[in-house]
Amino acid sequence: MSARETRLQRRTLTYRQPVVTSHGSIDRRDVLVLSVADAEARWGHGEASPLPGFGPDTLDDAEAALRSWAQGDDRALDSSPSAAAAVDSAQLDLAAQAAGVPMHSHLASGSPNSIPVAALVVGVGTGELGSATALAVASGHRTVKVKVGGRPIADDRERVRAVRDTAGHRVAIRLDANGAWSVDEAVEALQALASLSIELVEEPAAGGPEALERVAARTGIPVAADESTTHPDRFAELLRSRSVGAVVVKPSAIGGPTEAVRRITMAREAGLAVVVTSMLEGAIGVAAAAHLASATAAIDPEPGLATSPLIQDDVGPAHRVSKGRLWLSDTPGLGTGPFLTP
Ligand code: OSB
Ligand code: MG
Repeated sequence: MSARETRLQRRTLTYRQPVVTSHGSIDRRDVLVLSVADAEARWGHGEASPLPGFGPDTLDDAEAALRSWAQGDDRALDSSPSAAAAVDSAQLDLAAQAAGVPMHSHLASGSPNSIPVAALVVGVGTGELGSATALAVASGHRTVKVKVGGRPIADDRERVRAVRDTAGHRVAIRLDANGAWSVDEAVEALQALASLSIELVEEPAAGGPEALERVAARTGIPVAADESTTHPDRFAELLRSRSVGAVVVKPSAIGGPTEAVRRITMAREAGLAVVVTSMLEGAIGVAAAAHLASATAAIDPEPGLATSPLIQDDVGPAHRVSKGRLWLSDTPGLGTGPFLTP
């Protein structure tokens, strides 16, 4: 074991508006920024941003794992996918910088420097949700995502109807229940929402791949597995499912872009569509996910990576989201800028 030259900073993200999921409401959150130097004194960056309900580790777990890793203990990353994601991002950042190309080109030469991204629209009331939708569509998004569940089905129907009325018929609407419903509730809710023309629903029911498969078998709306398949064993179980149509891949939750490439390949071989998304992390984590989405051409369904505009105080300048696309800079590596160099 030999020590590595690293820096670790704890940073606080604050969100412009609380983002409500059935796992709780997020308005601020601490994350870790990892910087790693190579032999040529270049710095690579990664972010560890665990979120309860979406992975097994806490911020303290990630910090402990990263400190042990910095001392030369690679095995420490096994217990913290968020820490592993930070290390993977920093190493890919360094490798791409050494090659003199953006990370997406290093992963797949010829991959595009911009990708279409879905906008997450949030609002406490129906009016607010409608305004958020109007804004998203006016700025060029062709897919919007709405959180559902945890309220009466009639209320969800009214909210999603407001989104459809505002968005018009050419915008795709994606739902995410974050496991709020039982199988029967999900089937009933999706029946009530089906006429609003829904692209897909993430994690409609709690109970893992088996529950999702039962929902999928009883609804016409495509089902995407998300947080119940973060663990590699559950992911493998999902690939055997014949009804679930898609899987959400969050590089920050599963160990980073390298593990994401592996899962995307496996999912596609099993005939599943892949939705790459952020975990509402800061600019570094989102950048790593966006490079990965570009490199793997994971753009249909559109990735859920338009989340940086929801953040008030970020770890640094995020890649620009405009005209419904995320624009990756042509700076070698992650391209989130030298502002973080310790
Ligand atoms: O469930 O997809 C989720 C953000 C943080 C944690 C979980 C989720 C999300 C998102 C990201 O919804 C945004 C998106 O997918 O468009
Ligand atoms: Mg989701």
